[in-house]
Amino acid sequence: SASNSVVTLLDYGAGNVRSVRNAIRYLGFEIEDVRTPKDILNAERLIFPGVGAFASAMDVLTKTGMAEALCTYIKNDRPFLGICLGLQLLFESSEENGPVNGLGLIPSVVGRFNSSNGFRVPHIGWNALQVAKDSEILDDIGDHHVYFVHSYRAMPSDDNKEWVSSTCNYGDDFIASIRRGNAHAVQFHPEKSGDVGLSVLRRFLNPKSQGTKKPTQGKASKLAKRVIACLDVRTNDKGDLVVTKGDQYDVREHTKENEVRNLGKPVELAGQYYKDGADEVSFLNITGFRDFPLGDLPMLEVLRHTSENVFVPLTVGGGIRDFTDANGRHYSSLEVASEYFRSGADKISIGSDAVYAGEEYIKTKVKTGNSSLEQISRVYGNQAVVVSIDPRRVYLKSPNDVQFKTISVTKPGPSGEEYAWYQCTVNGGREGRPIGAYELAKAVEELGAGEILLNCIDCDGQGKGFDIDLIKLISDAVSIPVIASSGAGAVEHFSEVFVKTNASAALAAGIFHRKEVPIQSVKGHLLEEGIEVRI
Ligand code: 1PR
Repeated sequence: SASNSVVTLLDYGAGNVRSVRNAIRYLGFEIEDVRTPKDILNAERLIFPGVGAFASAMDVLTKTGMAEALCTYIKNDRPFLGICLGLQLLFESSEENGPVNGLGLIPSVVGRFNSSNGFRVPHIGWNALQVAKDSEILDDIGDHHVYFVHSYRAMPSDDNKEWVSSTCNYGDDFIASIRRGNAHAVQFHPEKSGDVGLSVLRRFLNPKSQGTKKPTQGKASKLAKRVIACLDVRTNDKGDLVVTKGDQYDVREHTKENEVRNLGKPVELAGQYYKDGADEVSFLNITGFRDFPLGDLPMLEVLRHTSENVFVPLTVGGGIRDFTDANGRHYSSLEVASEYFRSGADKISIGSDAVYAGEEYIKTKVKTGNSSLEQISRVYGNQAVVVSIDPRRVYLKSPNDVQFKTISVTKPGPSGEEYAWYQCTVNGGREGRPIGAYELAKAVEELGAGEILLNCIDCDGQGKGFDIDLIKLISDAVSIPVIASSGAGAVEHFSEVFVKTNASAALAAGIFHRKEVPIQSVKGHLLEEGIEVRI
């Protein structure tokens, strides 16, 4: 019957649930949105992808009467699947800007991860699970990794053990999923966990047709190192949006025509990298600094189409800043970011505008709350905001030649210089600024960045390996995850960066676009070297 293919979705409008919608549709189900508490009580099956902050979510649920309806629905043992905050809200309370009371169905308090013991917060990335009891929806998971992104977690205890169906370890053992009767909830994101994540949703949506397996016990898991495929996107001279790739940020062919290098179509390539096992896909709109991205509708289309078929996290960057168009209409950076999120991005990445914000913050020591970085992370959470740093290496004779953090370099410079600093740039590397990568990284961490994408202009497109000195400097300086970028040319470069630095992820572009090294080979090599990755 028709109702067999309908899912009721509780989206209280706090953020982007497009990925969940896309995954449900991909699995052949139709979505009905909850408008009133009655819609919850009448649902055949209900999915609740919690987004945003705990307190504001509870506020909306309570005011609209949905909190009560949810409790009744779950107590009546109706099919329910909570995701991420949709798991946390079932607990008694949360420490997130609180204590704040939750729905109170499960004993225990949701608390923040402790970053002091060397675990970076937010917890972003892929982990395997310890399955505690038969959960049905996790039957296909086994040793596979699933994708988490959160700073708060609930812990297993004697009081809640009837609920806990799996745990995960990230410094602490925390609750990865709960199950009681027909009520399920997962802390990870099945809609962003590739095929294995889709199988979790499929088992929830279609329990009878899936058959049961004996749950397999996952292996002990550390946070897997991520391998990210990056697509630099821009419009070429003919007006087509293409994936391009530069050498040290120069994307034009050195021919008479001087055309923009064209390495393929963004949606196709992203789909290919997803199939090949990329843990994440990033799009950088590299001319965003001069072309306003909301005028650049093709980029939004690229995101919409990609997110329909790619079920790992998508990041988009380029042009996130305040803007006034030719008609005098003002757009805030938050509006630009919101449009990216609505079109299917899970994270946005800020380049130039974060440099200005960092400079200002260091000068005034005041957090105004007005920078794009602060505004977007306040509304969408730190985990949704990446800062992309584009530094250039500047060699020095003496470490005291500049007021910025210097390092002694592994390989001396062209005139035998033994020191260097890393100067930040804006506008696609075109303009150097009076701030170092080290100073910027620390400043943006304080301003609310959830992750740093660390490029290096000198290494970009050279295929000679990552800038280990730089990546070590920055990944030791901050406690948010750092993505190493620029220079990958062989599988050994990936193991080198993970062995020698504290990078959480490594990103590459050229070697994947030119099909020199497939993503699977990178992962196979990392596994051989004893580095945990998602397979
Ligand atoms: O300043 O907020 O509009 O953001 C602009 C964004 O576009 C920034 O993230 C900036 O890094 C990026 N960008 C601007 N110009 C270029 C360019 O190449 N001309 N691309 C550019 C940056 C660097 C990496 C690249 C890695 C790996 N590309 O993303 O993919 O270096 O490459 P490789 O593996 O081939 O070495 P804003």
